Amino acid sequence: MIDDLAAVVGTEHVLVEDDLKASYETDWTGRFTNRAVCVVRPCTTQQVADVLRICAATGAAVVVQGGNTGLVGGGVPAGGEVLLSLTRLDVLGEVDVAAAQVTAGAGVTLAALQVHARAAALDVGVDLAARDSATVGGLVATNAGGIRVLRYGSMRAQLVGLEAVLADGSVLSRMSGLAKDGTGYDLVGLLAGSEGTLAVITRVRLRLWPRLGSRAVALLAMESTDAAVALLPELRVGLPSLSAAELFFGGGLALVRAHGRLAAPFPVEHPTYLLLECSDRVDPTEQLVAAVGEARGLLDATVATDAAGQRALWAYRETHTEAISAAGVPVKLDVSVPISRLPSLVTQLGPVIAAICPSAQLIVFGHVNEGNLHVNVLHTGDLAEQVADAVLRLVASLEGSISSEHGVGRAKVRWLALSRSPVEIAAMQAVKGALDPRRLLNPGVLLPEDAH
Ligand code: 2HG
Ligand code: ZN
Repeated sequence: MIDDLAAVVGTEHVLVEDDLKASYETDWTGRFTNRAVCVVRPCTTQQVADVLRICAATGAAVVVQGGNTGLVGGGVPAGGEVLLSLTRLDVLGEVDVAAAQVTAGAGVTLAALQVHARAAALDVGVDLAARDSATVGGLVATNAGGIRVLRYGSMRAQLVGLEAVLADGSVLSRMSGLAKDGTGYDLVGLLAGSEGTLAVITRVRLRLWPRLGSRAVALLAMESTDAAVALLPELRVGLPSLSAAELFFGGGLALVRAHGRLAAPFPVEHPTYLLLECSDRVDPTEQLVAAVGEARGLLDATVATDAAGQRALWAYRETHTEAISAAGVPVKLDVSVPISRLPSLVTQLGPVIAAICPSAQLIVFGHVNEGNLHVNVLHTGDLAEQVADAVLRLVASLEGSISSEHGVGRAKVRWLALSRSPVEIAAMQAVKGALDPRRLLNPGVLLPEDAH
């Protein structure tokens, strides 16, 4: 099989030696690691199709990887698969200004796509901290969210077309980018969020948005999560330029500041912080200041209008992940609850975790408008599974989702039934069975393998 793969992609793009495979075999957090038979690096859709045909002929399972920034173990091997790395599928099409769309290979990074779109006075609807490494294929496969969902929706909402290779090597292509198309099942939408279990996404066609060059960023110190949540509906109505609303807390800020040696944003510490960003054609600073000035529960605020000041405020929020990883290997959960229940979730998390593991350190932050919290728990030792189980059960009891924007991956398969009914899981298994009957694509990711 190795020889056949090399005949397709070239010997130098089939990695079999341990030191060459190593960086592909472990995820970004260091929590998921296992061996791949080899790493294959195709550079065209045709090569992907040929690789999958060879794997199908030998019955080899395949794990698909983009920028390897995933947080749920969905892009690293469980042991013994062919690892298909798509980073060389990096062709960016010319921006179609008439349609405000662009075609990008699965391996194009989000940062490269943003630069490309902005040069045409347009912008990408999704943005997130891992932009320099995360690839569009992975963003679509996980239906990534990030910091702009409140304005533009998540990755699925950006998709107007897609090309993917099915498990048998056939190519499914729907790339015309029609704004209206009523011809049946939404296969493009189905593959978004399918986490490599139904097909290998090779190219995507994305809608673009007008570039809004003027920004204002404010960091608000709030007395409670309740106050932060209560402010949101007012902002959504009164501040149409709002493009991000991010939540974090005193404990996370302390960790981030120590890690990055960052100055304090305010003279004293506060319990809750809300980072707001507005984007517009004209300077939105005044609108932003007026909208937050009267907020109930506001303890302090600082506004940045220049790029350096804005970067400094964003750093308090965006370096949470890095600061947590530097402190240890966390239990990392990504959950959402109905927004009205967010304060209750925040209040209950601490006691629920402490009851299982009193020495654990809880760091919470997230995207407040979607009720999406990133629950990171450090120093859980061998109680990691119990802690994850208790948090996810708490979330389910609040009618929340066990995976908001990172995907299910391998990390959360055993808890899928907390968020999906038996009927839904059976329907998903039926789709999987139809498109990948031999279960060669990303086995063990998203869907339980035993119960199908
Ligand atoms: C973010 O919002 C990412 O920064 C990462 O989704 C979250 O590290 C995490 O838990
Ligand atoms: Zn996030």
